[in-house]
Order: sequence, then structure tokens, then C-alpha cells
Amino acid sequence: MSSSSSVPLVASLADIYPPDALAQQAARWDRLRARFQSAYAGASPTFVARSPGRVNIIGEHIDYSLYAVLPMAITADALLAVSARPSSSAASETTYTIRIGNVDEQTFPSRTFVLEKDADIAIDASASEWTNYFMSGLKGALGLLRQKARAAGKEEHFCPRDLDVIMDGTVPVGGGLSSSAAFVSASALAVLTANSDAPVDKKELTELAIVSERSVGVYSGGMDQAASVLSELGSALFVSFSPHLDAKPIKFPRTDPELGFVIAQSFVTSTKHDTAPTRYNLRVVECSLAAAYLNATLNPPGTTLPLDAGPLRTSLKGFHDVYASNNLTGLGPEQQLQRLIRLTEKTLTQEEGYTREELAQVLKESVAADLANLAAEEGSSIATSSDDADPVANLEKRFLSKFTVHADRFKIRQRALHVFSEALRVVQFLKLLENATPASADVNQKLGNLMNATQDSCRELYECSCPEIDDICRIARSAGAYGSRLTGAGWGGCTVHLVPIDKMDAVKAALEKEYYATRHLTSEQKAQAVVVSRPARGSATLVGH
Ligand code: NG1
Ligand code: MG
Repeated sequence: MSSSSSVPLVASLADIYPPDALAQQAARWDRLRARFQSAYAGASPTFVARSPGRVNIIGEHIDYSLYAVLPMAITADALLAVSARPSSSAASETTYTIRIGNVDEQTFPSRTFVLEKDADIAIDASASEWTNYFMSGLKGALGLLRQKARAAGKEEHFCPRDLDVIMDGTVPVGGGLSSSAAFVSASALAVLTANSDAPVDKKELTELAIVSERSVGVYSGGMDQAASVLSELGSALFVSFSPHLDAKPIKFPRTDPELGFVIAQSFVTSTKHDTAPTRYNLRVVECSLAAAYLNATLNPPGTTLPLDAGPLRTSLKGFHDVYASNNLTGLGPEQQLQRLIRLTEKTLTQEEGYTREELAQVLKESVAADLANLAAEEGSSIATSSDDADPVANLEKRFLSKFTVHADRFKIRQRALHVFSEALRVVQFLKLLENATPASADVNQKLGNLMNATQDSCRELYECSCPEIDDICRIARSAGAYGSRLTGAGWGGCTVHLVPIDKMDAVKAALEKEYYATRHLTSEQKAQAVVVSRPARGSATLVGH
């Protein structure tokens, strides 16, 4: 884990933003404060919790399979201005109150929540309600604080404080830059800061933000929250999840010509909340099914495998478990992944996908064993229910009941091939970055080629691109980008391009002429369409500004 382990407390905007962003940010922070004062009878916030969005450079849709990824934080962020009213510790006090508003009142109406001190926080994941993201951070943060109070034998004194909050977000919603993780991480940070004097541990915050975001109904991986919380100014972040969450800052080498990242919006919105059953959550399920299928076929019965302890780990065997019984553990990561690609090609032969019945046939024993284990762990009797004998019902219970997904066939071959080849590209990308001093002339193109291969794999194997994204990538490459691809979950949203500084203007002009000019965009959209991005810093709390 990188240098300091607590979320920094900073005193000035210059500690957060690069110099050329300061004037604009100062005006924005003034508006935030003014809105806070008008909402809460002239009071000032006592602190502002900030967490940024991110762009993912390489490693798409592999974080939830516990493979390492390389994102970087961006300047756009979620801010929560907060004042915590001293909690009334009177024993009769059984509730606490959260008032929350947004700088954009029209789109995000103000809410007041009066919550029971000891009750679990209920979040209706089926509702498209903006405060759900705050509530999920609140739930996670209070859960952690309560757990700590319990460990210290002080649980009965634990009473959450009343909070007044105003939020301002500049990460575009549904745009692939992770507005949700920025909001959830900033919310959890705000609640921890308001309710405890202890410094907020970065790793605890990251892990709790990962878990919290799931209460909004998305089976999210951990990349976004890690990038949002742990990034350091000027560096991308190599995030690994196995055997446990770890992150190290990675500087891009100085190459000739110098490189920059261009982020270009497609203005095709794919809101995860609405599309998860056929897109994001379905992919997560397909990966679990692919891993289970490979394990069931390749691992001899009775093999006991060491379980990874990653944040996403369940008792289910994952891709990493294929290693142990296929003599892969002694190989280096590149060879392991190459072997896994070959094993997958041989084992998962059905291009057209697999039906529930076909999967259940192969998985029936491992699923039954898994359900029995779970039942034993939870002390419940799921495994002995009446449909215990029905392999399809068991399969559904194990893989398809946690989050709703809709599919008749599961394309586990393609999804597994994407995961292994993408994990391999991350390893190769990192190796190029680490060995690139002194910069060799062709390093830039090699990095770009890996990004282009990611885009091909996302389009063909993972089916998470869309025609507009494909167009943007084509246009940018022919104007001089070394590499162009979707970033984030895909199906719309944002693209990222590796561009030599001397081609920046040409790439921007080509996108403007060949893509944006053909769409009906507002002037605000036009202004936000393309940004040159540099690695920004992760979460921080600003006090006394
Ligand atoms: P977006 O849709 O950009 O927030 C999502 C996931 C990531 C990762 C990427 C795909 C959440 C919060 N984030 O990113 O964990 O899986 O898709 O690489 O669900
Ligand atoms: Mg998101």
C-alpha cells in the first residue's frame, strides 16, 4: 500500500488540485459553501470530504475476477460539505437526522432522513434515487464505527451524529468515470470524519466503499473505489486484489514524444442501475459461471484449493483456483495466463453460449457442495430445501439469486477469454512502463497497441462496447492516437486515448468534426466532450478553509 495510510487532512485547495485548475475550483467551492449557508440557516460547513472520479487506463472488467488493473484518479470529483451537530447522548434519544441537498437542486432534490439509532439502514436499490449513494456510504461507515465501538466494549454509547450535507459532483453520471464510486467514497469519508476523531484509514475506507456500493444493487468490483481513495498526484495506480487489496503508484516514463491521456465522452448513457440485469451484473455472473465451469472440469474432484481472501471473495471458487491443480502455480503471471487461455479454448468450446441446463449438468456436484458449505457456514438449511435435487434450481440459487440477471445463454467462453487476455495485457503494460527508462522510441506504440487490443476484446469477446465508442476509437487512432478504447463499464460512457502531445490538437479536431458535430449537443456538453487528463490525487478531507 502506498506511502501514508490515512486519508490526508488538507487546508487549502492547492493541496488538492493542480495549479491550472485552482481558479475554477475556487469559484466552485465558493458556490458549494454559499449553497450550504442558504440551505442551513447561514451555518458554515465544518469540513468538506472529497473523492475523485477515475479513468481506467487498462484492465477492463477484470477487477471483480480479482485481476490487477491500472486506473488513475481525475480532477473531476464528488464534494460533500458537512456539518455535524453534536449528538444528543441522552438515553431517550433514539433517532438521528440527516439532511442532504445538492448544488444542483433541480436535478437532485433535498431530502431529510430521520433514522433509528440502532436500526439497519434500508436502501431501496430498485429506486433511482440520488441519495442512495450517500445512504450506502452512511450504512457502510456506521457499520464500521459500530464494529469498532463493539470491539472497544462501547457499543451502547454509539450514537450517530446529526448531519447537514450539501453535495456537488463534477464527474458525469453514467459516463464511465465512476461518479458512483466518487460519491460513495466521499460519503463514507464524510460519515467517518463526522463521527470519529480518529484519522480515516485509507484501506478501511476503500474496502468499505467497495462493499457499500453493492447495496445500491450493482455487483461492483473494487477498482473505482481504490482509484478514488488511494491515488496519488502525478501517478497512475496499480491495484491488485489477490491475495488481498494492494495498490502502488506508477509514474509514466518520460517518452519522446511526451504522452498524454485524452478522455472523450460518447454521450451514450448507460446507467448501470437500469441495465445491470442484462449488462454489468450479467457479466459478473458469467465470470463466476466460467470460473466454476473451469474448476469443475479441470480440477479433479476432492482437490482442496487455497481460497483467496480478496474483497470480492465468496466461498465460490474463482479463476485463481484453476491454478493450483493445473500446475500453474510455479509459472510467472504471463505464462500462467497464456496457459489459462489455451485451457479455456479447449474446455469451453460452445461459441453460442451455455444454457442453464447445460451448465447445471456440469456444475451440479460442485454447486451442491458449495451450497452445503454455505449452509454449514451460515447455520442455515439452504442446501436441504425441497428442490435440493434439482441441479438447475441449485444453479439458480447459487449464481442467479443475489442480483437479478436476464439471460437464456451464458457466453462463458468469450467472457473467460476476455478476462485472461485482459489480465495478461495489464501485466505486459506494467512491464513496459517499468522497463521504459531510458524511453525507447517504440514504447508508446506498444502501450497503444495493448489499449487497442483491449478495445477489440471488449467489443468482440465481452460485448461491452457500442457503435459510437467504436467510431470514436477509429477517429482518434487515425488522427494520431497510439491507443484508443472504452473506459469503465462500457456500453457507452467514456473513452480513453493515449496521445503524443504533438497530436493532441489533431485528435481533438478530428473528434469534433467527425463525431461531435454529427450529434445534437448542448454547449455545456460540447465544452465537456474532450478533456486532457492528468493523474490527480485521491480522497482528502479539507478543514478550516
Ligand atoms: P464504472 O461503470 O465506470 O463505474 C464499473 C465498475 C468497476 C469495473 C468497471 C469495468 C462499479 C462501481 N464499477 O465501472 O469496478 O468493474 O466497471 O472495468 O461498479
Ligand atoms: Mg459507477
